[in-house]
This record gives sequence, C-alpha cells and structure tokens, in this order.
Amino acid sequence: MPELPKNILAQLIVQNCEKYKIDTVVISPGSRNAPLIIGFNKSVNIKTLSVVDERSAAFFALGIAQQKRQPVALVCTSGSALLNYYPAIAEAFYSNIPLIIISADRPKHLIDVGDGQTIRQENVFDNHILCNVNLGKKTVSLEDEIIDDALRTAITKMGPVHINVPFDEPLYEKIVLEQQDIEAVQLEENSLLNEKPLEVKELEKYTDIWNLSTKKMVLVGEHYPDELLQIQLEHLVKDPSVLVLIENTANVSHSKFINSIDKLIFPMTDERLEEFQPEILLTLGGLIVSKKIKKYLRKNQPKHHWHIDIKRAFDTFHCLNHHFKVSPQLFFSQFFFLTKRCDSNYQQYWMDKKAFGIKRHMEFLNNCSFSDLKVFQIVLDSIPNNSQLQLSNSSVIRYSQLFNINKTLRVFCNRGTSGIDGSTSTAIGAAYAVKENTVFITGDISFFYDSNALWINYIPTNFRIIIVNNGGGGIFRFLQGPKKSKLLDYFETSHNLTAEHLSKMYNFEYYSAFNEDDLTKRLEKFYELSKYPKILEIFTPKEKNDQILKAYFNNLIA
Ligand SMILES: Cc1ncc(C[n+]2csc(CCOP(=O)(O)OP(=O)(O)O)c2C)c(N)n1
Repeated sequence: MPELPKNILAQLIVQNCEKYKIDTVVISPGSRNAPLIIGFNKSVNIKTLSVVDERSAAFFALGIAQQKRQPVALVCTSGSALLNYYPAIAEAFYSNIPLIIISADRPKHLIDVGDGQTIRQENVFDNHILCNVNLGKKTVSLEDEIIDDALRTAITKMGPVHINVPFDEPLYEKIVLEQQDIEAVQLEENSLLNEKPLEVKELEKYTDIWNLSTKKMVLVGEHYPDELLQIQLEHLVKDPSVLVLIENTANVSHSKFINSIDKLIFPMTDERLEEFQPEILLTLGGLIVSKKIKKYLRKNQPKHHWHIDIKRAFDTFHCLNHHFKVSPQLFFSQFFFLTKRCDSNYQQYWMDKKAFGIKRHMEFLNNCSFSDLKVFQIVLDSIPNNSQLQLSNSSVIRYSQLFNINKTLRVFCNRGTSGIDGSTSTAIGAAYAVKENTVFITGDISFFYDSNALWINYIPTNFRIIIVNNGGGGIFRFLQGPKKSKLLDYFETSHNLTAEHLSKMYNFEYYSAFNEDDLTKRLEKFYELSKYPKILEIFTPKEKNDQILKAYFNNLIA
C-alpha cells in the first residue's frame, strides 16, 4: 500500500493534479512544502523535477507548458521563495500559458508574529492571476472542490492559478493508505468543434463592411504554429484588397505576407504613410513586437479595428471597435462564407514596396561589416530545418524580424511582458519538452541575468545557446534618449564578462567567434550531435552596431 503525506490538503492537491492529468511538477526545495514533495513523489503519473532557483524554476515550467500546451505545476516553500515566481506568472498571464502555482504557507496564527521565512502569501499575485485559492479554511470536501475549480480554470482559461496551502508541523509525516482509484476528468478539448460559433446575423454586420472596403489590413501577432490558420491566411491573401502583416513569432509564412513590418514602414514618406492607412484593421494572435506599427496605427487609426481571440482583446491601437470572441480558425471558417474578393491595388502596391525592401536589404547585407546585423544574417541562415527557435527579448527579437526566417522553424519569445529575466530558463523548458533541436539566441545581458538557468539539471544535449555579446544592452545605443541623457552607462550597463567560465562550470561545450570567418567556421559543426549542450558566444563591436543598423534603415529609403 502506498505511503502518502499525512496532511490531507497535500493529498487532495496531488489527487486533483492526477485527476486533471497534470504530468509534470517542478519542485523547489524547502521544508514547509515537505507534504507536497512527499505527495508528488508518491504519484506514479506525475513526473517530479527539481530546480533550486524559483525564478528559474517558474520560467522553466513556463517553457514546458508553452510547448506542451498543458499546465505544469510548481511547488515551493513559504516566504520570498514564492515571490520569485512572479516574473514567470506575469509572463504566463499575458501569454496565456497555464501554470499551477502551489505554495506552502504557515498557518494563519504564525503569520506576522516574527516567524522566519514568513510573508503575507494569500492573493499575492492578485493582479496577474486567473484565480487565487487559499486553503485551510473549509471542510475537506469544500477544499477538494476549490482545488478542482482552480485546476479547471488553469486548463480551460489557459493561464496561471495560485493555490496557497498552510501546513502546520509536523511536516514530514506519512501514512499508509489504500490506493484510491482516481478517475481522470475528461474536459472538452479546446477544439473548434467545441467552440460556440458566432451568430451569423451578428457577423454579417461586419462582413458587409468588409466586402465594401478596398483597404484591409490583417495583423498577426504571436501564435503557436497551426496548419489550418496558415491555410486560412493564404486564402485571405488571395483578395487583392487585403494586406497581411505578420511577425516571426506568428509562425505563418507566405510570399504575399509582409513579415518585416519595420522594414516596410521606416522608409515611408508622409504621402505613403497616408496611403498605407487601412479602413479595416483585423488583428489576431498575441502581443505585437513592432513598435513602428503600433506607433503608426495609433496615429493613423483605421475606422474599424476588430480583434479575434477566444479570450481577450487588448485595445493596442486605441481604436478597437469589436472583439470576436472565438478562435481565429473558427472565425475564418465562418467569415469566408460571407465575404467576397474586392478589386483593389492596396496589396500589390505594398508588395512592390516589400520587393524593393528585400532588394535593398540584400545589397546592404552583402557589403555589411561584422556587426550584430551581420551576425543575425549568418546565424539565422545556419539553423537546421525543423528546429525550435527561442529568442530572447531586446534587440534579438527585433533583429530577427528583419529577416525571412526558415519556414520550417518554430519561433517563440517571451513577449507577454518582454522581460529579460527568464528567457534562458524558458528556452531550456521548451527544449526539455520537445524532441527536436532547440536553438536559443540571446543578448549578453539577458544571458547573464538568467545564468542560473544553466543550473537546471534537465538540459538536453541538443540544446544550443548563441549569445550575441555586444558588451551590454546594445538596444540602448540605438535609442536616442540614453545617449542624449549622457547617462548611457546606466542604460547600456557595459561589461567585459564572457560566458566561458560559466560554460565550464555547467558542463556546456563552449565556442567563441570574433569575426565573420570565425563565426562561419564555428557554425559548421555547432549543430552536430554532442555529449553536452553547446554555447557559441559571438563578440560584436558595440561602437559600430548601432551605426550599422541606422545605415541599414537609411538605405531602405528610395
Ligand atoms: C526584467 C527586465 N529588466 C529590465 C528590462 C529592460 N531592458 C530591456 S532590454 C535590456 C538590455 C538587454 O540587453 P541584452 O540582452 O544584452 O540585449 P541587446 O540589447 O544587446 O540586444 C534591458 C535591461 C527588461 N526588459 N526586463
């Protein structure tokens, strides 16, 4: 007969996780959470992983959940341990990634009386959580329902939930109980078939407007790769009055989509900017990276902005008129019955501008000296087909938007909060969750910020890190403000650190490159199978990077 934690709340939590087929829990060490550590380790269906640093643990769990599209549970002890989950919780909240946060707490009478490792834990993530559950106040059957409800919320609403559990001493006691058969809950799958379609009458009001418009812009933000959506967008772009703008994190591609939005907008004259203004803006997917399109559409608002998302709609351009509360796939499958092609030169006009931009892009890059920009060209080109590409924030995600990324790659970045605090841990979680090779490109500050990620014990050997080391936060050299303020040091935070010693300490193979030849040579074997994961650190000239990027953009002007 199995030995379970004696604490009934710990038993209930584990049972409910089993019931909802949560198969992974990431545990950080402590004593107060002993009943949970014991309980989860007794479960045959749940894999327990141990990660010391809670911030890193939470981003690691986020990376796993991002790839599996299923919730991952996190367990930590009381006190500040829990607060270290917050950056990943905020990211999960804005990126719609399910995480189940389970924190051990002291019982109420021991809070704010001078006990160690004790803080006010109840509802501590209130602003960025789908639901808070504070156990230890109700009957066992009610507590059971409350836990059940929290797990159901994480799964159906795709986001983070927090279960706070007070445990009194003794903490390590076990009891032997007869194994209970737990019946798994069959939740309706999040599929098109289970969604409620839009009312046709309601939809017609919008398709009537659509059918009369000659300038329609469709903007696709971050989206998990999806074949149906790809096909639907391909169909949409057959209409010459529709311009489809995408970001690399949208994971869709077509020669008639415009993927480098900034490259298109930067060279526009005032007259062109006016011509670009759509009558209808239809948006889908997650948060948008391009600052230029945000600035442009806030200033040149379309008459109609409609957003498609089953969960929520942000008024990113301050002119949202309608939220279609369904998945984009269901939306388009209804929409195409009611819409028709409209004659217009809107799309072709901008396709010509795109072609011109590509020509200028190639000309510039063929003669471009070694710099961040050149590195992105070489590195993005080198990534083997069908890899997963994880990108950190700052200029990494922005540089990558200037290039056509190999269609077979799946591209991800923590854009929920655009933090630099957990990109490496997330990428490791994502690499752990899939079989394919994972390549992670990061800036140096982001890399050093989250270097505890390398301490995670589950890094697959086919994980590759590419650090673009420009000696600080390169993005701040490109922006006008930091230099003008004469306080650049406080923004750029320049340094002379390298990843070499960290690589040794954490058993990574380490390679470095200082110029184009070095880089090309290093990349030749970089993706080959190896006994250990690998880091390639590329050193670029920080004084030149921003000048080269500015010259690149200026060269796009006709
Ligand atoms: C947690 C967090 N703190 C601060 C910032 C502000 N920030 C944005 S970019 C950046 C510098 C990033 O530098 P690096 O990773 O080297 O990338 P580079 O700018 O050189 O591309 C900072 C500090 C942030 N996004 N997230």
